[in-house]
Amino acid sequence: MVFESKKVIIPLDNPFKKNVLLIVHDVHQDFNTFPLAYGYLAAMLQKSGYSVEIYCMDVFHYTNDQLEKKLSNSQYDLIGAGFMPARFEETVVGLCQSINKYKKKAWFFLGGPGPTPIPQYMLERLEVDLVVLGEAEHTILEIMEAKLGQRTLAEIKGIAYRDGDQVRINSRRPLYRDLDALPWPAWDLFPMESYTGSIQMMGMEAKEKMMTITTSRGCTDTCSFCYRIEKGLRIRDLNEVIKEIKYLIETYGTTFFQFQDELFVFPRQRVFEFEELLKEHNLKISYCCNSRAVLFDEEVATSLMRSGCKFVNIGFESVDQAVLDEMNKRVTIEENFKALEVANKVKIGVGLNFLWGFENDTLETLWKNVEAVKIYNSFDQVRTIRPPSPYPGSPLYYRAIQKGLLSGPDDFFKKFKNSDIMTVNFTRYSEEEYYRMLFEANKDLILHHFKNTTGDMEAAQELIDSFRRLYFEGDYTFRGARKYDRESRKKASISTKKAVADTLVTESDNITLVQPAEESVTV
Ligand code: B12
Ligand code: SF4
Repeated sequence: MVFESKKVIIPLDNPFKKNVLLIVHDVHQDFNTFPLAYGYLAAMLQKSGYSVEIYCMDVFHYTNDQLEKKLSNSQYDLIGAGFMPARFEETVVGLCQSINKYKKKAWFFLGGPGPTPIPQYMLERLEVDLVVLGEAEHTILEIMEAKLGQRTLAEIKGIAYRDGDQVRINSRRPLYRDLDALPWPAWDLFPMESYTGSIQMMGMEAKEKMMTITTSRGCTDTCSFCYRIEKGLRIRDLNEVIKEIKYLIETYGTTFFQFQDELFVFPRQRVFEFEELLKEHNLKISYCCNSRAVLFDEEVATSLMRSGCKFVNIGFESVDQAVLDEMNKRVTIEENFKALEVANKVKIGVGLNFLWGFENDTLETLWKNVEAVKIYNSFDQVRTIRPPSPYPGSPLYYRAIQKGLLSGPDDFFKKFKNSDIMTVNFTRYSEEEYYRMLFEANKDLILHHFKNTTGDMEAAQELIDSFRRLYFEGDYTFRGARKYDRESRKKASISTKKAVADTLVTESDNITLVQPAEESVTV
């Protein structure tokens, strides 16, 4: 299904001008996944007859100088960019300066989960013209109409804008419920090969191509560290999802899908329906998705596995009840363990995501988490433990403000270095004590991982060293532990599949407190 334009609006002042430029900023990674938000926004604009261009700074690593050159040779009505809270000072601020300098008569707007919760700050700090609040498919159409003089900004719900030296924040739009009425992402505007062939996901065959897709938006929960851009969960008709999958397979040859839904497995009946529909349409795919531990029972997991699920991300976060309650995780330790056992039993790789650094966390809770990771590790990723980050808009952010640990967005962006570093200290320990403990825990996990996979203790040492530089020497160039694992696997030609098959363990009881092990690798 490809949507036809209803009308074509050719700007009168310059027939070669595109109406809208959407800029996907660089996240400085070698691997990039298709940015769905831009695909949806572009499709909506095109469906209404506007011409859209996408500037993918992510895959091509374009610099701001290159962007400036491009902008100085072009003209647009609107220029949009979105971002998440990371790399704000290093990337987003400079990017906005470049756009502001060369935007000419265009209106420059921001959107996405980074700016939405803190529009006033964004308008003042970045001097952009507008901020779109929340999901933006319908809002950008109205902004375009305002730019063409067909309506005023004051009447557009879901925006904040500068009006002279005032900032105006309009009310939010009502939640958009009918996801099936949205056009499919405008894939044809993107360098698809750069996205489908760039990343090797868990459980993916070497030659497979991968695509991101959503079958729902939203979540049933409100975990304290998680920012929800809209309230409520909305799901798509699975028949429409199947059509989209078919189209992607036929057009781009993608057979691996990364479902970006926060909660792919809800309601559970939908999981079974998905399996049936794939069978009915004779579609063989592989995929990864997200779940909550409470929803991941054996029946659901088996159906997921049968329909091609290779990896499921479950935010276990902790195996201490007081900490889980503090996070508002709405899960028990038993349910976490049960889900871990189920994943191992049905042989679906599982993301062992653990956070340490909440108010109720102690040395004991840290090592309980380490033991849980070690027992259930399927070694398809190197697992380390991270501190929670109080991203703007999340309940944890407001808790940090209430506790006097943060004064607002500016303070957050000054303190946030990356998600392996504490932005603020919620714990009972001094920062030094905290990092000493976390370092020992992560060192233990890293050694355990490499001993059980490639045996490449040089790679282990390198990773441990990079954690040491990060925690104790303020070297924030660290870009995540998984890079070291990937490189080591490449060297040793060990497939993730083999690692999973070799190491499944299914006992969960009697998690006891274990102190850091003495290891032969020196750090
Ligand atoms: C995919 C993803 C990523 C990918 C993004 C790559 C890509 N090309 O898509 C990667 C792996 C890089 C990533 C990284 C991170 N992520 Co992330 N990620 C997601 C995830 C799972 C899906 C995003 C998505 O595609 N959604 C589907 C689309 C349709 O929805 P959407 O993105 O919300 O888009 C709508 C609106 O937000 C808005 N919008 C979005 N962009 C734009 C741009 C413009 C110009 C406009 C006008 C509007 C607009 O309109 C869209 C359509 O309605 C979300 C969770 C989720 N399910 O949304 C988290 C999420 C966005 N990530 C989050 C976080 C915290 C991070 C990291 C900081 C994590 C980390 N530990 O480092 C990093 C930051 C990276 C960076 N350098 O900035 C948080 C953001 C929280 C916050 N307060 O901003 C989220 C919401 C998860 C969560 N619930 O906590 N992430
Ligand atoms: S962490 Fe997961 S379960 Fe919790 S609110 Fe966020 S998306 Fe939902």
